[in-house]
Order: sequence, then structure tokens, then C-alpha cells
Amino acid sequence: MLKERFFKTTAFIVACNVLIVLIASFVMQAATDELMPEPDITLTNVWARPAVQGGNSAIYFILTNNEEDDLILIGASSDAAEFVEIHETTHEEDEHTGHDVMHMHELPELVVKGKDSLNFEPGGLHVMLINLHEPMRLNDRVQFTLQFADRQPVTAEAVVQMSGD
Ligand SMILES: [Cu+2]
Repeated sequence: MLKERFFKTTAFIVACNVLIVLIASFVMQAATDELMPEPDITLTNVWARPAVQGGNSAIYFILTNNEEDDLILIGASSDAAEFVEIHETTHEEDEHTGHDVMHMHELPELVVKGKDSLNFEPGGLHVMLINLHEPMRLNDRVQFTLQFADRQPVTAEAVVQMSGD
């Protein structure tokens, strides 16, 4: 009888400890999310193409990683469009016609090397805005956010222009 009670008590203590460890790991996870550093980046020449409501646009910029470490871009968001994706345009020669064919594909993640820059420019990398909620007219401003692994997100503003010049 005594022995049984001892085991029950032991089981209860073990269960409590497991619970405490679980709660502690939740709290620590929340703390690390908040303590994630802001990425040390510079965005320059940030602009976007004009487009009609319901259409698509693209945001371009030069992204400079001022950190020694590589940064990993894992996505983008914006209230301006239904979908926002990091895209890359590639050029391929059509094997039948020999014509230059452009393809766009989504990049699930993109490494920005430490102390290096990436050019998001027409015909290459871009932040794709798909199904715009409103038209994007010249000189309009569009807010968007870049998401990085192990870093806080960064919000920036693009000016709608015909080109990056
Ligand atoms: Cu695209």
C-alpha cells in the first residue's frame, strides 16, 4: 500500500517536471522570437512597376547585407496584393523556334551573402505582387515586408515608377 502510494507520488512529480520543462521551452521560444535581431541590411533604389487593379506588379531594389553572416530571405508580404512571392526570371532558348523565352519561378529561399548585395531588377530577381487590390499609379507608394530566417522582418516602401532610374 505504502509502496503503491510512493509510485503514484513519484509519477506525479515526474509528470509535473515534464510539464514545467514544456512550459519553460514555450516561454524560451517566445523570448527568442522577440529577441531575434533586426537584419543589418540596406535597401536602395526601391521602386515598383505601375499596374492595373487585379493585375500583377513587381518590386525592385538593391539589397545589401551589411552583416558578416549570410542572410536568408524566406519570403515577402504586402497588403497591396493577394499573393506576394520572391521570383526569379530566367531566359531560355525555345528548342523548336530558337526564340528567347522568359520564365518566372518562385524562390522558396534566397541567400544574401555576408557583405554582399543582390540586385532585384527587371529580367531577374523581383518581389512579385499578384492580383493587386488597387491600381498602382505613378508616384504611388507601396509598403512591403521582407522576411528573413533568424531575423526580424523588415518593412519598406516602394515608389511606383516606369524604371529604376
Ligand atoms: Cu514574377
